Amino acid sequence: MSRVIELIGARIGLGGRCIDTRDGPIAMRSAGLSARLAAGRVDREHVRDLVHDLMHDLVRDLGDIVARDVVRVPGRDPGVALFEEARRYSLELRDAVEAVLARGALPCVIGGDHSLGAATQAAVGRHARRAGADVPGIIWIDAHTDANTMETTPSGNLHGMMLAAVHGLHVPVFSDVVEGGLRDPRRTVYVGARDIDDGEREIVERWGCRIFTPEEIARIGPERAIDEAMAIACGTSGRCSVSFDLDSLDPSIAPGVDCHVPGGLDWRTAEVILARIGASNAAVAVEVVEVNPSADPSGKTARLAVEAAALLCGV
Ligand SMILES: [Mn+2]
Repeated sequence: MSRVIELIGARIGLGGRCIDTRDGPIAMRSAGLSARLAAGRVDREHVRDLVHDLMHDLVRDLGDIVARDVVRVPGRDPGVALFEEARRYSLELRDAVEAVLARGALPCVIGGDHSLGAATQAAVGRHARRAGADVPGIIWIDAHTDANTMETTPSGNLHGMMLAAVHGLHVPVFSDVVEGGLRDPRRTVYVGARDIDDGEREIVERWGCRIFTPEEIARIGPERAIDEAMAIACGTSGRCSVSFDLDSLDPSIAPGVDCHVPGGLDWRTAEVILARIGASNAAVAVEVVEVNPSADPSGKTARLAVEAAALLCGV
């Protein structure tokens, strides 16, 4: 791992069901994220004195980008105020991630509800195009496919729509955000998906996305699953971006999320997947999202999120 990791806390909960997801970055930092990224696999007890110095070389914490509080109208249309703030926020985050990429560093965005993915993923697309490079594929590790539009969404929650926008479908709130940053759905691979709405299933099938359900991963093994997923996402350039939603894990081990879906990945499986991605050095950007501390007083979800971020960053 030679690249500098640049951390961005995306303190937004507007796109989900529970606003408390905006505190995910606080929980991850409290659980030792910076030290874990800096110290790698070395026992922190033995390097405590070195961590401070190392952090300046390996990890830069850019701090938080905080969404404003706005009123969400209940139902399938969250209302103008929320739309305006989500749009404004996404543009600010996108530009911040793009600046990290321009510095040649690895953006690690911690959230925060998954609507932040529009910004991260669009930034990757925009940066690659600007550089005249291959636009990387996406590894999407999530219980959901996040492919709804305003027409198909049962909930109106933006965290379930951002990938539709990133793949070029019309989702007005994200139109400006994804401009110049669209990604090719044929190189998007879902890992751990098991809760797909009828409308989005149609969309995802039309796109031709490969989906590795938890059942298939258990059957073929996580090593083979992630190798096949990366072959699709990375294409010939060997580059992908990775989004890790904590709800991909089983709620019994990661209760601190916004949407609990039974039948998720166990930690050993997730660890193999995340470590293999990290070891490949293929990720150009990573995000770890949907940590909802209010749903997990024990803090174990935030600790797993920290470990996931570190593994994805290859440390
Ligand atoms: Mn999800």
